[in-house]
Amino acid sequence: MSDKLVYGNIGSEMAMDMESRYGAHNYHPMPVVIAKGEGPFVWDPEGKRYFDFLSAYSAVNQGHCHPKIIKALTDQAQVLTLTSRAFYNNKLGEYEKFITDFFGYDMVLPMNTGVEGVETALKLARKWSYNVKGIPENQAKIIVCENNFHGRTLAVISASTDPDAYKGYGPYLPGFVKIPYNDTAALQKVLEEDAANIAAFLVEPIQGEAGVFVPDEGYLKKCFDLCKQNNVLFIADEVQTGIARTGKLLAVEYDNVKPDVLILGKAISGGVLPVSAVLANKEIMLVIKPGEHGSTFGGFPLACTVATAALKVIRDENLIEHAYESGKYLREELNKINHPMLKLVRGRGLLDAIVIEPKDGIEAWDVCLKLKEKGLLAKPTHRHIIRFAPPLVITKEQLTEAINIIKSVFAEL
Ligand code: IF1
Repeated sequence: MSDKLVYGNIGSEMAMDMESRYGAHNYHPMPVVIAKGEGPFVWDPEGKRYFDFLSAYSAVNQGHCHPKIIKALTDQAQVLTLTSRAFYNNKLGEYEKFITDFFGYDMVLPMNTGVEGVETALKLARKWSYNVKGIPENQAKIIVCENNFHGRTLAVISASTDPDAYKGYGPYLPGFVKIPYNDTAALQKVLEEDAANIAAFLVEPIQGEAGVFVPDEGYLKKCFDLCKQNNVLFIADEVQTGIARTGKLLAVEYDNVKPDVLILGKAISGGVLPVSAVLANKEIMLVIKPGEHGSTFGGFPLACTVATAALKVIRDENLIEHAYESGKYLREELNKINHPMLKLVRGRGLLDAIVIEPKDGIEAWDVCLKLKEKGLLAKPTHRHIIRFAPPLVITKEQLTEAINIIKSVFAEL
């Protein structure tokens, strides 16, 4: 007997059955159906409220359906949505000025998904290395880190060391050199051996999917310096760590690093539309000439309007500082939980995670099911790690309520 419907006209059971029957099985979702989102909360069709502690993988930093972002969306949608770049439009230039000022770069190349941003950065780095650095055509290499996650296109999975991401999709794109994360000696070694053929070093300031691995203090700065000494571009993938998530506008700020190429996605739009962006200064960005890269929706007027509103929310609601303080509080409280299954707490700002030590057959997945029963949604990554990443708009009172849910689950385990 399914409960009464509160939101929408499809119940949870029906929704899950239809996804299973008609949708590709490329995910294994938690058994919960979301019908409504507002701020840090989501509701299922039957009206049960949950804290969203995943934030759509850090895309809804500004909270679900932020009124100012939705207003920007609905106002612009009545006037003009898409022109293609075959013509100019009255929104793109204004947005490009806004976002380049916001992040401190000369130029931006607007794309849609995060992985398109990564692909754009890879193409930019290769073309720069041939036209500016002088690497012989088709010889450019790009250094990436083991356990990276940069998206799921064929080029990007060619850089992956996770069999789930690349197995069965070969042949792979050549030109990637894989080194351990958080290991400057490994980067130094590759550069000593082959700097002349290295175009760039692509790195996540914190490895999100790998399980919120925070590198040592100074790691990013040392890597940046090594890149500069060897005329190698330092590319930061801030698709997940950017836009205030880690308690800084960009996670690279913890090491005072300014990347040569910056990749943004997810929360640029507050989770309203797929919007990504690659930022760089002129001498890099202008190696791509007219007709050499682009996409139908890249930088479309609707996205420009939504992204401008979403970035203004980050600024106007002081979400950087709030994420920093909230994260400190969350980790302090999680560290008070004294339970044999809770091995480790780590993170920065509101990109946090706990490592679960399985016990009596109970694993992270079971902990997440119990959290769900008590009204908090989180999902394990790499089996034993539970990421805690609520929308940055969560208040201290709401965070305390959520922390108490987490504590009560461990008290019952
Ligand atoms: C999935 C997690 C995975 C990213 C970084 C680029 C992209 C992502 C640092 C690509 C995307 C998403 C993809 C989604 C689950 C989620 C994710 F890390 F956030 F948890 F997979 F690793 N760079 N991350 O995190 O951006 O093309 O997806 O817009 O694919 O399952 P996208």
